[in-house]
Amino acid sequence: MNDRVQRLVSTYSQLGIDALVITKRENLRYIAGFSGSTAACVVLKDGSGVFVTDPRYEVQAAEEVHDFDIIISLESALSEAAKWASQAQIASLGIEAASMTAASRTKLSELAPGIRIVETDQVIEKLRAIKDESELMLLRQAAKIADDALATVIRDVIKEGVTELDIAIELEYQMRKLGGDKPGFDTIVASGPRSAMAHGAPTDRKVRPGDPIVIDFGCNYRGYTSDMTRTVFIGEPSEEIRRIYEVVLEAQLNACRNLRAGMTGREADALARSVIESYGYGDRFGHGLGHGVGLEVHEFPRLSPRNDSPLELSAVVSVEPGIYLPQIGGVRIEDIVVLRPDGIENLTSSPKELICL
Ligand SMILES: [Mn+2]
Repeated sequence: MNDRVQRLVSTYSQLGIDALVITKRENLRYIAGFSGSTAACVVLKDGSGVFVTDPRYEVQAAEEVHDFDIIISLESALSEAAKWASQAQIASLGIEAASMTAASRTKLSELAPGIRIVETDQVIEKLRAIKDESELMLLRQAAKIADDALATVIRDVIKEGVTELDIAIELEYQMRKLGGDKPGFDTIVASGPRSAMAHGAPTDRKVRPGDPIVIDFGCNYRGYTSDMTRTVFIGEPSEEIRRIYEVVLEAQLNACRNLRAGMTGREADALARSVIESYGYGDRFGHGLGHGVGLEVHEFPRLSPRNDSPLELSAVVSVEPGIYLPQIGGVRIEDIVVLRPDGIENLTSSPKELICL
């Protein structure tokens, strides 16, 4: 039984269930090693189980999945898994309540009559919050590709007259050229007053003198996604925008300097929020300080006023304060960092001082 399966089984055994069925793509990758898209896996308490997929993935499953018996079927993976579970003489079966559709759940009950279906609450997602060395290697590489792509785009592409889309497309192209598999999420490039939108999708707006340009993007490298934001300027920004840049930078640096495992998500968030509030911009920082990153771009843990749980060692989280002034513009600066025993390891290395192009 591999280490991840062992941790999974010991967690869900405490819930009093006999097996767990997994269909969420990132969880299949984490537990079974499968990088394809359509499959189901039933994990029994002794760590054995079955992995079901369809003939499109027959070769891939044989290469990637080692800890479970493999069934290849033209039936839906979940149906096959349900049939297998009902023959395996289990009394209860856990499901991923946060990601299974109502229709799938109904089908599961019909196909596995007599088995008690138990909702579990993101059991695997909670395990995934803590990264092992192999995961950290992939995240380090994903972050490096993003850093290098941004450096090229700042040097060669961003100047007066190019569009937000030009910048986004070039970033994505450079990441692919550097070995990235795909963008980690929809690239955000928002310039001028549009930068006040925390999640502005790129448009054909041309950047012009005085504009802030918020660039928030990530690289997916072998399943793992980096996440970073820099705000750069065309020419000289206005005094007000320059001021919020300095406040956001101070908040971001303060958070990076003082963030520690063992703090609650609320305490971590306050490292940046208190700085922004002290300058009077507290009501313009309308999101949490950060979030875990890994197989998904937003995962556990949350650095947020709403999270009172302690952050665990070896979590990888974003640190991304921002200030957004409607009709004027916004600034965000974001790194991803590993929580280490003596502080953080910053995986993002792009410079953070004000850059005017
Ligand atoms: Mn982020």
